[in-house]
Amino acid sequence: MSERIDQLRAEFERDLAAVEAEAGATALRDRWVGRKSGVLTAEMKRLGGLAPEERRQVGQLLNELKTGIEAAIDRLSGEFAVRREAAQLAAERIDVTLPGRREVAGHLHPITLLRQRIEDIFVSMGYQIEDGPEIETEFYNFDALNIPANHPARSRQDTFYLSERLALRSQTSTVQIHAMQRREPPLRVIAPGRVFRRDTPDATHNPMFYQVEGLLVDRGITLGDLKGTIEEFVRRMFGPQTQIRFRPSYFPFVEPGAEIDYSCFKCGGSGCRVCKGSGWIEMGGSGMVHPNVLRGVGIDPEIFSGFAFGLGLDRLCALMYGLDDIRLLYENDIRFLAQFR
Ligand code: FA5
Repeated sequence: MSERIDQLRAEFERDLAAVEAEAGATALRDRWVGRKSGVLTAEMKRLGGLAPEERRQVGQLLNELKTGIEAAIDRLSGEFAVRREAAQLAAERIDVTLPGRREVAGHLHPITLLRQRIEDIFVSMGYQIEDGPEIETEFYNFDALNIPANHPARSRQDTFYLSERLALRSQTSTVQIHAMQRREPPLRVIAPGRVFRRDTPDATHNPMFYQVEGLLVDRGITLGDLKGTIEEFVRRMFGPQTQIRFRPSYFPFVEPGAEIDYSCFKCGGSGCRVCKGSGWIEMGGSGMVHPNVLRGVGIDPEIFSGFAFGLGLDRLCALMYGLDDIRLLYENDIRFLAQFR
């Protein structure tokens, strides 16, 4: 019987030596010690037919062989597992010393950067940011702003009408009305936003451009408050030496009205290419809120007064970044835009 055991051992050794992959080790285990059809399992079953003494001896030998086989298969499986892990580690190897891949992040449009700078200055002066619709009724576009029925701004040549009554707003001054309807005085708001005019595009005109409106209403507000506020703004924006000047002008929703100029941030007022030699740059319109406008929104002009101003962002942006044509801002040329990180 021990010959049979030796023969089985030799057969197993041959099988063992032939295993080349991890799956082969599993198959080897099934073939030799598998519960259902393992070679040794079958041998064990045959023990029942032997005489008791022989059964004991053969049983012992078979058990020893089985233990040896199981240990050999365990060892082999262990070696395969180590090799598999090593191969996986090699495949997933990361060189932590390699430089990282730079993420391509988006960046803000130059108009947005400028708008945020202006917002920061006014917010730090106690102003709240107000928003209003880009499509307005004639009431908000014109009537509430004291713009008379025959005013040229109301014409279809100047304003984009969407219907008989609706038009794209042509100035952020419309938000003054919304702000005064929404809030009680005292109020300080700025309203940045897009406006639309039927202007022929050229280096300083676009049919769509950005404005920032400012409005302050309280008791006892005077032109001196407007001047002080604008002075503070331009000094924080362009430097402490910046000067301003008012030129009388007409806007139906203010009285008196004025255009504001500030001394050129490039040359300081001596005259250069940016200010076209004049030493001054136009900033926008301003004035004291017209009593009719206050009355229209239910604010008593005998008790309250206020000032308003409106700046164009596109021309300012062009001057600050040295662009000679504001149309560049809306061409969406990524090579141009990528410069303003
Ligand atoms: C106004 O729009 C008034 N709402 C300003 C105002 C507000 C006055 C509050 C009084 C009280 P004006 O039409 O001048 O004003 O335009 C203001 C600024 O918008 C101009 O200084 C200019 O910078 C800019 N602007 C006007 N038209 C264009 C255009 N087609 N393209 C680019 N910028 C423009």
